[in-house]
Amino acid sequence: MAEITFDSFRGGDAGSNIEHMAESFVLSRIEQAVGLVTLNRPDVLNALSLETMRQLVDVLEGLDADPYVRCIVLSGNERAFAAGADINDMADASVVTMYERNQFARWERIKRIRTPIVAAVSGYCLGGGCELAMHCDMIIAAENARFGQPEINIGVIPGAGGTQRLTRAVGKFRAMELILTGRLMTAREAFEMGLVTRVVPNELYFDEAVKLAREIALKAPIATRLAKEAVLKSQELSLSEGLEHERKLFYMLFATDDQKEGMRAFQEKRPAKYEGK
Ligand code: CO8
Repeated sequence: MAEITFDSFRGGDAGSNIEHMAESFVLSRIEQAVGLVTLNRPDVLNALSLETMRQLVDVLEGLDADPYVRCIVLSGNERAFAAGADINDMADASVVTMYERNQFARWERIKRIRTPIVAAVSGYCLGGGCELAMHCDMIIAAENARFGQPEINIGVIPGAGGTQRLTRAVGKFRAMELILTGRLMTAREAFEMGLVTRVVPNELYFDEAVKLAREIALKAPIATRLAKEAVLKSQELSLSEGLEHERKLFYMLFATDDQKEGMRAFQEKRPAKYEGK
């Protein structure tokens, strides 16, 4: 079978790396239909300041709006994916400041990103960092990754969805222990609990995440986005509502050229070439 390449996606320039944006706290570029987004505050273990989150959400929305981008990889560095919200932003805040800041509106926007996102996690993935990883759709973790919701140790609780998403990922009794003690778990433990997609050797975490993203980028892009939507709905709807929603999305795909191409390619025993139409 002939190999499918990314060249067909955008007039032949697919091999070139496009520098998208180089603002200081979040870096991004596009390589072969995958948006590569890197948190870039290494001195503070990628603590998620308000400005970092502003930049991150803008970058993610930009990539989501680019029809050439079919999957996104979000990473930090070897030492930390992110060690949480920036405690310095909050230490002296009043309830009114926190309320008026309305920072979680930004997190809600991450929830609305339709392009699948793979988190590539090495080192600390704590508090808001763990919550950010849980906003992603798959998590590839290095052996050295450490996950946790340690907010209880600084007198608060998770605020960006940790009590809800961790509980859905690992179950009530394990989430309760993790959130009430703030203890960290290893990548292996997180995998066994169902929080992590795959654990890989330290030196491979980024490459493996990109490999997964490229595999997804080769599929029909409307189908991958709708598949993401359907899986996420399963976290919020009853089974019968979820099934009904899935069925509508399934029917909807029969309006796409990619469905015709995918099934025809199967019948003709050749690789499908998806246009995202
Ligand atoms: N905020 C601000 N600075 C941080 C953070 C953070 N979350 N984490 C680490 N840093 C800074 C340290 O202050 C230190 O800076 P400096 O060199 O200037 O002293 C630098 O990063 C390196 O950290 P350490 O020296 O502490 O490194 P260690 O290897 O000794 O320890 C730890 C690493 C264990 C990760 C430790 O840094 C730590 O415990 N960090 C805090 C973890 C934490 O409590 N996270 C939860 C924060 S609260 C939260 O996330 C709420 C989320 C809900 C809202 C989301 C909105 C964005």
